Amino acid sequence: MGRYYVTTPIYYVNAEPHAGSAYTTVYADALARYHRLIGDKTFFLTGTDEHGQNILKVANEKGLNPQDFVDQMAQKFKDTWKFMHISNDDFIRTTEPRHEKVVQLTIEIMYEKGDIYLGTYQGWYCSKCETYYGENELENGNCPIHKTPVEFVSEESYFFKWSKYQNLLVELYTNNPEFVVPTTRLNEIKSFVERGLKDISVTRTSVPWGIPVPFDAKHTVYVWYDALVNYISALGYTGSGEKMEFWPGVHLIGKDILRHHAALWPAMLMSLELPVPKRVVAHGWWLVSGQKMSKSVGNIFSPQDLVTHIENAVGLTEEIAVDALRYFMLAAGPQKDDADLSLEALWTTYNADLANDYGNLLHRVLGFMKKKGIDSAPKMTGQRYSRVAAVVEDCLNKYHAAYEKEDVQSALSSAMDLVKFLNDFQDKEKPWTLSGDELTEFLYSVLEAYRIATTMLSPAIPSASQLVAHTLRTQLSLAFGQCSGFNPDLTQPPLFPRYREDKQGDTIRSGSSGGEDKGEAKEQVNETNSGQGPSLAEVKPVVDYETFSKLDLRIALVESAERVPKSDKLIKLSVDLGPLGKRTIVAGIGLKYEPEDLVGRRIVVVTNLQPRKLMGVLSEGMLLAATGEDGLPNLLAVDGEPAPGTRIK
Ligand code: ME8
Repeated sequence: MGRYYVTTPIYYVNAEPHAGSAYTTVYADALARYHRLIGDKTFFLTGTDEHGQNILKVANEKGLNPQDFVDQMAQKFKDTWKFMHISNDDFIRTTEPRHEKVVQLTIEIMYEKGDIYLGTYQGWYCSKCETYYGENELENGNCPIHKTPVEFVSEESYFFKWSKYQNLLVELYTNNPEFVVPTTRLNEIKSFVERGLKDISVTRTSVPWGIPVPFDAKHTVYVWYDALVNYISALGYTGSGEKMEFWPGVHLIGKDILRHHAALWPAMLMSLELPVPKRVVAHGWWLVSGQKMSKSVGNIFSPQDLVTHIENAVGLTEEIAVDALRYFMLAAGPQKDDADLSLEALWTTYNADLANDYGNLLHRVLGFMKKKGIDSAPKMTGQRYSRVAAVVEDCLNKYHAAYEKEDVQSALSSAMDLVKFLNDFQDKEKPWTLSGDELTEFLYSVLEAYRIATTMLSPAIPSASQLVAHTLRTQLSLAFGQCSGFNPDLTQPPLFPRYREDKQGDTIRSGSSGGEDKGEAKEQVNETNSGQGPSLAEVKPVVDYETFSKLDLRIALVESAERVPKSDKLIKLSVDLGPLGKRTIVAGIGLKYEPEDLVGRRIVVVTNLQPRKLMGVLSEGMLLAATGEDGLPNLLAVDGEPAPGTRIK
């Protein structure tokens, strides 16, 4: 039995958890669950980063005492991780005494050793990433990550002798080519260190919301120094040379914080004479419409909104919808390269892997048994069993090798390869032509391999895999042939019903057919009536008020209305917009409203959309309406009689 320690970054509490922090956390969770599955003694740590100028600023803006503010926010992270079925063993907060004590201890050890000294800091500082940048690193004078202005800071500060560790770091990267994965990130950090390290300021005199420096009360510890220490403070580091049970660990991070984890933190550990991390795994970013999803851009998806969308769209329970989101994140997320976070991408992966391949396989086998009146499949071995066993072994070897490298995406592919093989196997073996022992052997082999595939997927979809175990009335494990036979529950509905775009959309989105025509298999997929669910457009990223306020929404009074010739749908309205004058608006409301119903009504209009020609008539605004269950528009009603042109906010 091995030991495995995995961490996520500790997240800043100046914004709520979102799909970015959820990605790293779900990724770490899958790694931890895998290691528990294979019997490793596992410790999975996540937490929150609660000090620093930025947090203090947000607390002040909210009129809260910083401790109250961070308490509230830390709870939101805990709640979100619980919601996402995260199995962390500990949750460290940097304002906890157990952490503060270790930060003070480490800085004292390094100071006494001469690795920390007093100097003056002068340089460019981005308060959003709480990081100093050299002049040459700025982009047009802005932070290279946030693209916002940096400030020039000059103050007395203690420095860490980062430069002293430059050669040791280069040696580390050279001798351990997998210290940082993927390799592109290793190369990136190696060349950063080779370009030359400057000693780094690790204390501030201007930030009261921080841990006091034990040997100089004017200073507080720089938030990044403070934060990195969490990885050992949670393990109860004492400084006595006593070994920490789980150290060293694997750090999962986004590529934005590579430098801190792969160059600064190992140097700090070298100074403390502790082993460097086992590995730093740096993933890419979720992009929304081509831009990094981030709180500063304001284009954030929350995991809760995404789960609600999935629940409604395919009628899953919350538990299983969480798994669908987890699977999408892990299989199609930014493990190596940046990835697109969109509902279209989500449903493509969901339909191809979970609905058409994984969910449907079980549905096919159990449906077949039900139809034939077979209720059990005792263990039966033979040539079919051996063929399946060989494929299971091959997929398992690839699966373990992938997890050894923290490559969850490849691990999931090897589980899906097994599922695909079983779907093909069923097509080729034509079970409806088999009988007696041959049929029993077929059913046992497929269900047993399905049990293994489910176990392989269980770190990613823990609730759905338990549901399958329940349906098969079996236990999950990775040992093929261990189950003595199956007596499944044949009444379960399909696990992952297929997503179909809402009825207005008519067609199924690209990729949603899984790209494969499985003939009989396809027939058996239970498609949900997702006409009931929200359309793809319904869950949109959060925007800030500034973005919203770019729309000019106003009250308009309809003065006249007539049908657009040759169109059932279009009505041409002449509206009074008060100070904006009179305008023509063409609206697709003719199936529901008669022109005479509209005259004299107050409606809501977006006045600053690009004018558009509809059936040859220029429309200079758009009225707002909500489509009902019958597919017909319902105009928004206005209470009272606000003057035409009144702004809506
Ligand atoms: O950096 N795509 O905290 P943070 C993928 N407190 N992952 C994303 C993402 C995106 N668009 N946006 C954020 C900090 N992340 C420090 C860490 S650790 C000692 C201190 C994830 O709240 C990703 O893991 O800004 C990234 O590294 C982390 O959130 C940054 O979180």
